[in-house]
Amino acid sequence: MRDPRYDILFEPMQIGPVTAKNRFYQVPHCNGGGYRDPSAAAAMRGIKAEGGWGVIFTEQCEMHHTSEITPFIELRLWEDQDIPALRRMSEKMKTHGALAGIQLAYSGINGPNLYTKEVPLAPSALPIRTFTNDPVQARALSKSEIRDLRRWFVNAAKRSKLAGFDLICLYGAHGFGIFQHFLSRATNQRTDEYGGSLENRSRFVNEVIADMRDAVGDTMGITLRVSLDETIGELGFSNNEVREFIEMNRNLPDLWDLAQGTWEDCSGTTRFKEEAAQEQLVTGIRELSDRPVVGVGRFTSPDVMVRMIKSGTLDFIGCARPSIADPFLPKKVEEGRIEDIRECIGCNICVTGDMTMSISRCTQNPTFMEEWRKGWHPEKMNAKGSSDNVLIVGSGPAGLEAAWALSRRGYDVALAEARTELGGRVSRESRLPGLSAWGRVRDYRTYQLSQRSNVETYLDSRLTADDILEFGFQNIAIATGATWRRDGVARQHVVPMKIDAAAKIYTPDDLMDGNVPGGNIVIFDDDHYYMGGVLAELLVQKGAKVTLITPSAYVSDWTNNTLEQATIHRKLDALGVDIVLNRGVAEIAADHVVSDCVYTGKTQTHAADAVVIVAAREANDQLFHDLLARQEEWADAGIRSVKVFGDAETAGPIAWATYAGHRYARELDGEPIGDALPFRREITELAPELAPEIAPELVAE
Ligand code: FMN
Repeated sequence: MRDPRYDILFEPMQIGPVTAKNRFYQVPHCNGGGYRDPSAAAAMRGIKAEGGWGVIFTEQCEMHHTSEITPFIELRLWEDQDIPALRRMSEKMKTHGALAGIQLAYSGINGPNLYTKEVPLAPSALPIRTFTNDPVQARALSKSEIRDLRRWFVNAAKRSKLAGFDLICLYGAHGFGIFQHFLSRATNQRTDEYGGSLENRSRFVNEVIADMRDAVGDTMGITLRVSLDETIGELGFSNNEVREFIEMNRNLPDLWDLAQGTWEDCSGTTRFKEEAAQEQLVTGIRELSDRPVVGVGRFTSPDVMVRMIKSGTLDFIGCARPSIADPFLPKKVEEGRIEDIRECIGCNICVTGDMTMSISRCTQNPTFMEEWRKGWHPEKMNAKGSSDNVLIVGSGPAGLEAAWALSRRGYDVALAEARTELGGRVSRESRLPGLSAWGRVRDYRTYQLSQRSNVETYLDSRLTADDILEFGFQNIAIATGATWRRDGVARQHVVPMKIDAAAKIYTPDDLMDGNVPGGNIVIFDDDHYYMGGVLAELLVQKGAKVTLITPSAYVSDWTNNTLEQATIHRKLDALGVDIVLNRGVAEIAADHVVSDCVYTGKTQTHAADAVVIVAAREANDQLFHDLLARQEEWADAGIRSVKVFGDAETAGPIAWATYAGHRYARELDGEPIGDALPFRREITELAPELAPEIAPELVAE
């Protein structure tokens, strides 16, 4: 039963000519699949519909071929032929009464047009701004081209309608969409009636919305997504100017969609941003307009959501990441199952799918983007197979996820943990600076396990192969994690590096165990994700003087993909960490390290009382191998399967571990698939009947 406190979240709300069934608004978010994986993307949105969202948007959709953001994979609406794939998505969105929204993007100075080879067009001639600094410039739109662009928006709006959408969001936020480029004095340096005063800079968006209203406004709601603050100082579209703009254009869109400045700011991670972090920027804007307002802020708590509505700050609760971590968030609030909400941990692994043009993942929700590819549902497991029980060794993210998923399938599960707390690496890492939200991976699952009668948990239980062969479990799941290497083996050194026996060497595990060195500390980061930077923070907190040496051109390089890299650099710099880039560590002596330039090999000496090596991790797979060595005893012991997964198979980010645990649980007792692919692809979906003709000998095999 729904708690009446949350009733307000379920009030129907008008957006122009259409009505949302509640205030849960899934703002646009990409997924790494886009136009390449339309079935996967459509099924993912369909799951959100089932989960109770009142409004569901696509990711940004390139609305004309003269502005596209290759290599990033979003949606495309370049011609009528794009309509069927998009219609499939809108149909899925609408299955449970949600409004289906499409975000139209014309990327201006963010579209390098690497695929179409068209000349990029923008309000003013400026170099294209992309993550990769493509050596391409945009040309200023002529007035007749502005008229063309208005017509292209109308065409896109008509196609959106044909594709079945109820809402159109015009993208002018995050520095990305052309509307922002017109609104900001930094990117609009025109001297005609489209540049100069705020009124002039607002002209283009006014014209486009008027045109679109004429074309589709009787049946479709038109929303405008603008940045709350461009955060580039005086010249930018500041929070004050945004307010002025909204007041001046009170009733311009049917809804104001407000999102903070850059994408990095807007999708800030828990390491740097709290829930509702944009509240101050958005407060008071609602009073400047008669139209409803949606805002974002990694909202996972229904109490915070209610506060945002009751305080008159927002009309709709916008969610991207929380809707990925738990597509059933609204439904769980509605059913009074607050404690079942799988909270986003704010790690931005979802963003990395987009940034690496792969397919997105979610640490908390391993079924994300596997709804169609693998038929995985976030709330439903497949039926139990022929065996009955599983012993899981290791309660890190892989083991916990496997335990929860297996128990839902109906297996009896025993979960053995060598340490005195559950959670493995997520528990240990959650005590490091900025990473407390990692604990949600454990907390969600341990709570769920505590509600089930078919799971037994054993702490302080370090098992041997002898123990396991005695116990009589049918399936043995080894999820014993990994250990940070002490010998420097990673990318620069593929064999153990030169380390003086008198040198004091620490690994991330040592620091997580509370052995934190003081004095002059060198961190050698050849891991390149968050750990090196986080340990630098920890060491500074404990009073050490830190030099961080990394062979990469960026500190914590891979966090470029989680949008955190610049913030990490700023933070470490502010803490006084000496950041040494493009250098490896050739040798570690008793009181110094010798670094070497990755380009020239030139060496340099750095004083060091101790060195923290953040290198590769080694799988803790001894138990697995001990069991494998005694395979002939399995049958007598009643063992049907022994499997290793997660970091114990090979180390990766936490999301890889929850995925591996989930996959193990889904596949237990499944039919072997031989050489077949373990997931569906668009191409195989399109051409199954052609396979025998193409490669008869392979099919016959
Ligand atoms: N915002 C857009 O306007 N268009 C996009 O295509 C888009 N893609 C995103 C992809 C991912 C994976 C994420 C996490 C965010 C994206 N955003 C995009 C920003 C979100 O809409 C949202 O403003 C931001 O993530 C803050 O909301 P949240 O805290 O609920 O995640």
